[in-house]
Amino acid sequence: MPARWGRGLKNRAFSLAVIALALGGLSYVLTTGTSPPTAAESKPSFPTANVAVGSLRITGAYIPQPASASVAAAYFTITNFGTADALVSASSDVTQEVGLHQSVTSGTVGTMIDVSSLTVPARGLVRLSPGGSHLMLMNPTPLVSGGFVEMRLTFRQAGAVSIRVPVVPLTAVSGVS
Ligand SMILES: [Cu+2]
Repeated sequence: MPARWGRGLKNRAFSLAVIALALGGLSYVLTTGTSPPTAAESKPSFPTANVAVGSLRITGAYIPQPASASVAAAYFTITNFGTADALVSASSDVTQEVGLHQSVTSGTVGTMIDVSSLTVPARGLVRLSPGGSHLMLMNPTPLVSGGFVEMRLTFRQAGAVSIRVPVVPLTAVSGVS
């Protein structure tokens, strides 16, 4: 029946897109998890924020689909082509509260602390990544891979900028968390 056949094709195309996104996210993390910045980082396989504000450029943003409904973490890289700056706050429509967090390890116990700002050195870069600095979205509305979260970042010098952050499958980052 033509109608059913058409629907089947559409579902199959959707499934392939999801698989492609998962594979793209995985290769992105594997290539950039612990290595220094490379050309590959500026061309991730999944759609991502790439915005500029003042002397800053924000790239490679992603949010792993949360395993728990109560928190989600956002990661990205800030490259600074000018003088020193700092990320001082962040917000999003999907949550009432976005924290600036730093993961720390004391002995064998990992925990997170709130920080008032994240310094972006002059002509340097800061990479928010699993196990390091991140933005923590507290009690967000449900986040599903394939979707996007609009976030607003405020820098001390450069001012505010909005970024569109893709939610990626949790499996894409499990190897480095
Ligand atoms: Cu945190």
